[in-house]
Amino acid sequence: MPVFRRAELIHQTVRVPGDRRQCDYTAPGRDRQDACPAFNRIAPAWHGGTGAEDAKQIPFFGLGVLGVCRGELRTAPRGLGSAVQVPVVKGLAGSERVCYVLAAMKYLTPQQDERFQRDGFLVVESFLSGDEVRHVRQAIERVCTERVAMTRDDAIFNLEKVGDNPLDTTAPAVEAGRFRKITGAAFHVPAVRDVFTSKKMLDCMEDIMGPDLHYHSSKVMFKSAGGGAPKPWHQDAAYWKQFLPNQITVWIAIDDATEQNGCVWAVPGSHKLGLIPHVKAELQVEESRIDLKKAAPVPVRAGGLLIFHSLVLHMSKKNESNQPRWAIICDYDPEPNPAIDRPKDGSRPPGLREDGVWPLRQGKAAAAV
Ligand SMILES: O=C(O)CCC(=O)C(=O)O
Repeated sequence: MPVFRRAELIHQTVRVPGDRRQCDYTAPGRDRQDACPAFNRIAPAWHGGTGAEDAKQIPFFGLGVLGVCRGELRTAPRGLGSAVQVPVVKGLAGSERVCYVLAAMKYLTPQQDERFQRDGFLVVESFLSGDEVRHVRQAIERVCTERVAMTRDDAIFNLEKVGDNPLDTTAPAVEAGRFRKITGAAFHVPAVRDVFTSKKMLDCMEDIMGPDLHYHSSKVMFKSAGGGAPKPWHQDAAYWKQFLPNQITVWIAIDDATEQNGCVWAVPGSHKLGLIPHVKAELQVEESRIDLKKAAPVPVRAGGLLIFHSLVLHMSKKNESNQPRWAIICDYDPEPNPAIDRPKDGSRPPGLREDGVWPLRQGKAAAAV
């Protein structure tokens, strides 16, 4: 039996021919398909609520269920196991119904989803195999080797600077070709793009964000051995032009990230604090505003993911070890939002639209057709 995450509302109302008041958990009939065209694609079961009850247990068949109840959505329903509680809300006339679609968890477990909702971040170990990590590392090495003589930043490649202030464009580079960041990595390193647009990755993100996924930005972050500028406390949302409630970042360790080599630190639950004022050019939150007692290092082994909400307070320290710490990062949007780091030369990977929006998965839109 598949495990389902919370229900997605896909149609506010649907007109049902006739007044079906009986629950019918059998295969779809002709009139149900007419009532909701999405039904055929996703929903192997149908529920016609009577409106007299507060909530309905809807059993599942196959990969999903289309629940139809009266009224408006009162709470976000969650469904685990073989049935889901869908709120029945009142106030709709006659034949109007509300539709839900429930998708099976595709990569994460419900426990992982719960942890993410509670803490605002989640580590998923062994997401990439050793071979996959090697492939990505070699691809990054190739683009860096082509620029090994670089001593000044350009729009894409940002060097490690003397003085640890990566934004100080007047500071000399620590060393030619010793990079701190590749902006828009998905556009410049195809192997990075492949990881972040892979089915496995999108399945994982769908479990957290729902079925509509769009690219927002990506990068490679390097912390060289015995170097690597610290990144002060911040929330990613403070950096973005358009703040959406459910923007999520995936951070993938290319090297084992440890406390010694500058793993990310995070404050559990801080995604519930809203957007905190950020100061200075390298946007950061003053430590006096942070409950530092709660802050914890988040080590991740190579190939593992750290998934975090765009409001989670996080930072990383300098690399005090003799081991490099590389990570690749991608931010996803739940709705269309132009990618913020697309190439200035107008080049576009397949799927990136002219308006800058890069839809990666459009489950809800497809379901609602
Ligand atoms: O990789 C790091 O050290 C920190 C990255 C980070 O904080 C970010 O990308 O928002």
